[in-house]
Amino acid sequence: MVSNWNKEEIICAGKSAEMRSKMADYKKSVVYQIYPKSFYDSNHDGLGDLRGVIEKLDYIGELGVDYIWLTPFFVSPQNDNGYDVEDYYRIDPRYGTMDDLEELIRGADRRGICLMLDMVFNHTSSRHEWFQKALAGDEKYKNYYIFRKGKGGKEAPTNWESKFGGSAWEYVPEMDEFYLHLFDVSQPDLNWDNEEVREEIRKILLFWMEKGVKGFRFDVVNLISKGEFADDMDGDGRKYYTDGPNIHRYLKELNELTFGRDAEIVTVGEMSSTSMENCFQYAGEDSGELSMVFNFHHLKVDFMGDEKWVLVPADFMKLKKILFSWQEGMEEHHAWNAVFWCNHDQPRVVSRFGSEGKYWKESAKMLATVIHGMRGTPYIYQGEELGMTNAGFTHISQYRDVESLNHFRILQEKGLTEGDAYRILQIHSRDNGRTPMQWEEGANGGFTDAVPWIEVNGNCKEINAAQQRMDGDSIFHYYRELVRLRKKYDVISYGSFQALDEENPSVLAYRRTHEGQELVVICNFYEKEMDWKSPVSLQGFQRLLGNYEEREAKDEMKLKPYEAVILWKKAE
Ligand code: TEU
Repeated sequence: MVSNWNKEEIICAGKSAEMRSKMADYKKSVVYQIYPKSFYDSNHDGLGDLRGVIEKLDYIGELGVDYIWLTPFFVSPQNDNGYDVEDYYRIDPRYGTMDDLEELIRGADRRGICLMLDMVFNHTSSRHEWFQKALAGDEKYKNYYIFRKGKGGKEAPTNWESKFGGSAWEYVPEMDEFYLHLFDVSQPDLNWDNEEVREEIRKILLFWMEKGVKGFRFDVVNLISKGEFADDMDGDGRKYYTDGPNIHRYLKELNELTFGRDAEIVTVGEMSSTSMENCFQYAGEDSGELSMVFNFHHLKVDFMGDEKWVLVPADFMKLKKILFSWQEGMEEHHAWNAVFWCNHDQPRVVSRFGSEGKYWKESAKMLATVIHGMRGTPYIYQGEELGMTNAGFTHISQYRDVESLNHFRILQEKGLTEGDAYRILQIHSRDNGRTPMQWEEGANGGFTDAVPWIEVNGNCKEINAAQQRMDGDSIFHYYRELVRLRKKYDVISYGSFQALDEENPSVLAYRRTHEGQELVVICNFYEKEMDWKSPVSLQGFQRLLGNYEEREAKDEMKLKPYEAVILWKKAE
């Protein structure tokens, strides 16, 4: 499609044709996610900021990534760390200014990196002007949100639960009505069935596109189209609003009227509790919706069904099955995955599926290998490339996340002891992934010289960027190598996926093939050594990368603790 504005004015237009086509090719790209609040504090107030990101651009450039996904920095009361947006057009002064953002776009561009913004359009903050007008009785704006009469008066319209605990409905006495909030009470859901709302959203996207932004991540975007408002007899209500009735129509419309007009723009939708069938469309090559999708099914293998606030050991066979089925299913339907372990909502993967102990480094590298060898666009979440671990908080005063604070209370109301509630938080809290980036071994890990908004992990002495940049065998350098390989070998970026040895209870292995090239990835998920017999011949393969020095490609191998190896064979 032809763009409707002058491309010369877009900052990315300064790139060479070669660089530009590289940028548009998200199948060869890697995205680095930054949670600015915890990345680097440049102005000594204990909060990370945009200038902090600018100062660290060389570090990000060194990793070789193509996009920076920045989580929301818009004006916000920060009840949900910026996922509660008060003004979509302005930058929260705590994060910086529009000049800072423009400088960041230019600085990233000089390093061949584009910016991906995080757009939260399922809900706004209750402090947003639209919601304030709605509360003041303005009918136009009331229809921007979802207000309903209660059942027989003061009982919520449906029994749906908020993702952060409690009812998804809030009563407004002055109106004698309830409004829907699938997340915090301060995050009212927008009414996408109202054409005026969709128009406002398009205006916001066009505004940021004009700034030279080349990517968008859409927050919980598969929840925007609500279906029937009915009680859910066997769940929390999600079946009524997940992948809802008009979702594909709304995404197609958004694509057509905004980002679809610029072929260089990459989009990713965060899909909550989605189905693969819907993702075939969301991220289908010819669907005209999004470039790719995040799904979270593989990150629920330590849940009980959909219930996160429990302690359940991770189920490796289930993990494998889910990862493989999404790899195969999406490929079969010409659709594209975002592949990832970590983000700002997830615990640290090395603590979760690897080891914090003796094999910390090996297991972090092994987990990286699993993701970066797959078909899809890999996402690296800040600190993952250093093998950062869970927070290790022991007191509720250390936690900041609204979801954790709510559930700490709810778990005890349900009868759990305080000790058990702590044990669950230590495993599942989103704050595990939000402790500040560990830059160096000094005070506060070099993140700030003020009091950080959330405590820095005490292990910054051992785990930090300064040390790992100097050490060629570090996790950091391993990630660099993975990123480099994706660009160099088409079989990694474009290859077809085939699961290997699916029933093996300890090893995750797969094969990729592309125009005569073959790649085999073998990963031992356990500390125990494993005898592994390859179901395909490995004759003629050579080792591209692995987390142990020595490894010859043989059909039968004794895999070392948490061993990972990528083998490759040239076209005949
Ligand atoms: O998250 C959506 C979401 O549902 C989760 O991943 C959520 O953190 C999880 O269900 C909690 O158990 C997105 C954002 O990534 C998250 O940070 C926001 O809090 C949420 O949307 C609301 O905007």
